[in-house]
Amino acid sequence: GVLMACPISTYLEQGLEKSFKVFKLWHFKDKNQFINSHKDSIQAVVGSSVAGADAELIESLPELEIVATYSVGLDKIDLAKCKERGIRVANTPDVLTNDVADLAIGLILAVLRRICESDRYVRSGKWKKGDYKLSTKFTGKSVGILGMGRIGTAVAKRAEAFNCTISYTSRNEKSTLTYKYYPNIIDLASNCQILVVACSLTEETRRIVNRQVIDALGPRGVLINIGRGLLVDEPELVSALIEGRLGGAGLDVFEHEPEVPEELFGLENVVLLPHVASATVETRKAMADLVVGNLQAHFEKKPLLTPVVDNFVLKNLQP
Ligand code: 8YV
Repeated sequence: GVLMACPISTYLEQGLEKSFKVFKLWHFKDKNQFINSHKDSIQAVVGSSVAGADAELIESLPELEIVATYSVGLDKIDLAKCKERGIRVANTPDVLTNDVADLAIGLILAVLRRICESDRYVRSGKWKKGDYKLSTKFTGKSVGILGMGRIGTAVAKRAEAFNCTISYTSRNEKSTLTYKYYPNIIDLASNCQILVVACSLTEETRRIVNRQVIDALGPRGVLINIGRGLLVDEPELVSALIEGRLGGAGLDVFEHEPEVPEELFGLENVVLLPHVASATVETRKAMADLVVGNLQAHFEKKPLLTPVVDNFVLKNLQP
């Protein structure tokens, strides 16, 4: 059977139910009791950016063979434990890259060109009385990208079309790219006007955007986060925005979703989204199909479509 760690989508549930016995963890009041009584019939866990398979869940499932997450991010999965136990891990890369990069550009435009604020200005009737504040140009700005993976690269490509100067920091300099590489995030933040957070959340990147980085970006700088809330020191971000030490922010992710610091609600230079960068009909369908496809591949003893951890194949799946 397949254990869903959190609600994801009806389409995915239906896709899973066609091939597997599906257990929905949120349906059970006493989760520990449920797991204890079903631990021998759960071979797969399906999670997302909301919940996945932490050490405790993995340890409580002796028959677990695979974790398939409806996300590209792996921060809700204890990868070390999976490797240790020979549990396969699959995610949903590539299918969501364009949507996430599109939304990063959308957030940049929304913050710089005051799109949401202007919409509120029209709806509230202020246009008839008022005095409209000028916005800031995007074309030609310098964009710094934290994390030059699939998503970072797609953001860079789009920003290039806006005649932006692109620079980045990443674990390693990419020899295939001509953008300026800064080994240090402070230098990156000091040398760009818009900083896009597009790296994965790991022990090394937790709160990597700290006060120093925010101050380096400065009162005319804009922070865009389409990665994970925990990549940013959120209380520091909130104070910097309130005190005017940071110019603005476009945020799709937060530390304690769905909680968003309410101090941000009154700020016009901030655009707040409910973690929707991959949330298009087309992409969410492709993500669900990929989760189901990975599980089917696993149970047919085939290579995974999008493997992250796959030592299981070496040990158990010799043809
Ligand atoms: C999803 C995500 O919104 O891919 C990721 O890492 O965070 C998003 O695509 C999410 O997994 C659904 O909760």
